[in-house]
Amino acid sequence: MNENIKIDIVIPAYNEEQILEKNVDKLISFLKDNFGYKNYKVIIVDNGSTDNTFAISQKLEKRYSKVTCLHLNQKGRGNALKKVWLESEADVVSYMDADLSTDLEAIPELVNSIIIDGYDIAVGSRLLPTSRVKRSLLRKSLSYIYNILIKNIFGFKELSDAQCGFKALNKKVIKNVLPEVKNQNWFFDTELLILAQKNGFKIKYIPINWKDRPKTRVKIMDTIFEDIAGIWNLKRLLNSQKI
Ligand SMILES: Nc1nc2c(ncn2[C@@H]2O[C@H](COP(=O)(O)OP(=O)(O)O)[C@@H](O)[C@H]2O)c(=O)[nH]1
Ligand SMILES: [Mg+2]
Repeated sequence: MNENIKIDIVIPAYNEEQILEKNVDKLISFLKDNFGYKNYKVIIVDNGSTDNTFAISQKLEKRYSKVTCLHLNQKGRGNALKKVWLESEADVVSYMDADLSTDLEAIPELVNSIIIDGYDIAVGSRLLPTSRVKRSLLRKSLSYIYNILIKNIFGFKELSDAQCGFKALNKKVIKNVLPEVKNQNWFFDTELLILAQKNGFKIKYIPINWKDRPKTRVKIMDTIFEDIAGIWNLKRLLNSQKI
């Protein structure tokens, strides 16, 4: 049965020449030994890198039959995910950050949440009681405050860790929610979850083990402003539609 289920695992990559090869080797070896689904593809999406990320991606594509790669000129994680997911023919699409901050052990549960448990979206969470997280105090605090804000502003009881770079979704969400998501960068994930939840899709949050990469490349102040603008725009849109 598992042979018929197609799964796409997308790795958005922006200037990741330092870690990409090592991490894709590690991911492929993990999947070979620990993943019950054999019809999967790992898709590296280089978005706007100015280093050797794409050349390394091509090398990995040659090395592994399960790996394909693609170059986009535009930056932005949301942009990369939306493009690849909309074109995907898989039953389940997912993504994980190139730094493999999320422990790979969680991949089977992420995918099974959709295929076996029947959820529409599965989300890795660093904020559940059994999550194990190594993060700077600043990032931990910002993430905690951000998720409380989102819950209160949009009236959700259950939202947990909207921004985690580890998610999977089914075809229904791709067809019905993804085209409506406007943000192309970091607010993309939050927007996807809010629109999905407002439209009655079932979301499961699973605890993960997370280790921050030593030096984030996220520009924290820029991201905060982007999130505030994203929240404002989405709230206005939802109010005008009275969803
Ligand atoms: N900084 C940055 N990362 C991007 C972009 N597009 C895709 N990414 C990827 O997004 C993922 C998360 O980035 P990362 O720096 O690990 O974020 P952090 O874990 O929140 O500190 C990585 O796989 C990046 O390669 C982009 O435009 N800027
Ligand atoms: Mg990271």
